[in-house]
Amino acid sequence: MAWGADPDDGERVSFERLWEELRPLGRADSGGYRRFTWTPADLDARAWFADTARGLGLDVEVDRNGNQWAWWGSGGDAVVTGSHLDSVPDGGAFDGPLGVVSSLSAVALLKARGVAPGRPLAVVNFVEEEGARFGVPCLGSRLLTGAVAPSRAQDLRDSDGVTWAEAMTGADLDATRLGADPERLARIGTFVELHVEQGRGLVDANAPVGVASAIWPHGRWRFEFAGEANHAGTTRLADRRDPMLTFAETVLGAREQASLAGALATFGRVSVEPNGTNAIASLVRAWLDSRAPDASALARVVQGVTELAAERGDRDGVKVTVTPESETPVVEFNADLRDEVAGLAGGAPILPTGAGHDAGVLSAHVPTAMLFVRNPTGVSHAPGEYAGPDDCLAGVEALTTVLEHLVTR
Ligand code: HGY
Ligand code: MN
Ligand code: MN
Ligand code: MN
Repeated sequence: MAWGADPDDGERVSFERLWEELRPLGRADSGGYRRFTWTPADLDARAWFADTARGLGLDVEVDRNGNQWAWWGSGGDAVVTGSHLDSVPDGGAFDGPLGVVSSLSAVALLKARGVAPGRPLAVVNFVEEEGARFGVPCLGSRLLTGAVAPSRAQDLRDSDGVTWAEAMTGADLDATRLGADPERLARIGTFVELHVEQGRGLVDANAPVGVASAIWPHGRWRFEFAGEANHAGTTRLADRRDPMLTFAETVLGAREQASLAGALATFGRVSVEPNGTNAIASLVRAWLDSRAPDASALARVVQGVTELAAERGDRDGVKVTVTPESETPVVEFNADLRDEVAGLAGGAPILPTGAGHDAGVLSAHVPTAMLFVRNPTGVSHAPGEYAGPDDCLAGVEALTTVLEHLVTR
């Protein structure tokens, strides 16, 4: 992204400078990002967050679950903004970081404009929002709110078998105090997350900034297909118990079920054992990500896929197990705050999203709003994700206006 550095306009330089500093951290040769929680790339990004926040005069702390908080002032009824810095494998540059950089830039602007907050303001970097390493999305905000128990979190393992507790300890953080943080949650009066739009709603609305109305119900289910390893060259087709066959038909069935329900279904994070070329697999593991406009459609898809997998498994002699990993009911954002934010953002369009966010988790506990920034490609969770310079600055301006209103009212 080529920002036009303009020394006369401190506002551009601050966003530009922050963006250019963060951009290289965790960038892979693919052009996407591999910034997974507690890995060196994530730790670099966390160090950048802390240094930048301190440079803005904020007090930086890490909570018991690893979330980073940068405070301007102390006490309750705080206005909190921010997002996340972790990514999906080969994810885009904007998903998460745009919210964090915009939040820090908004603080810089408020200070530059001499705004004196009447209540605390904090910028948060929620940990493991994508769930890309340990599987459960929004883990940092779910631990904060008690939506995920510490006993479950500490034993979550990445694909190398490293647990959350081991990885967090390896980052020199105490992983023995994971869990709900009601005092901290009680300090939050309002949460506002800015995020790149993951879709083309704002392109269709021809608007640089939008406001979220709702998040579709969605979830993740872990499928396991257990068959029997055998020789690819000497085992008759009729004698096979091939989990790849059952899995393949389940993937096809998921597409059909989703289409019938007007929903979405995606299998990812696939592992095959022993994954040879001349051996029939013994085991296939895969995660189903499904999302739908309403809970009944989501339930129909998951039920349909589960039943299909079981039926194909019976036919193929493959044992199928399905484990719910995380499920988020529909999120309807606080209507008053939603409309207030839309007004403050110059009459920004209001639109739903199928993407999950920490704001969705927080919205069950505190008045929460989301600002979206136009993504002309509509692509997300891939290197093609993009938001143009002017739209990013429009997002920063909108967020700054919203925060100023919230901290001074
Ligand atoms: O997966 C999601 O919906 C979000 O981008 N973490
Ligand atoms: Mn995100
Ligand atoms: Mn994401
Ligand atoms: Mn998010």
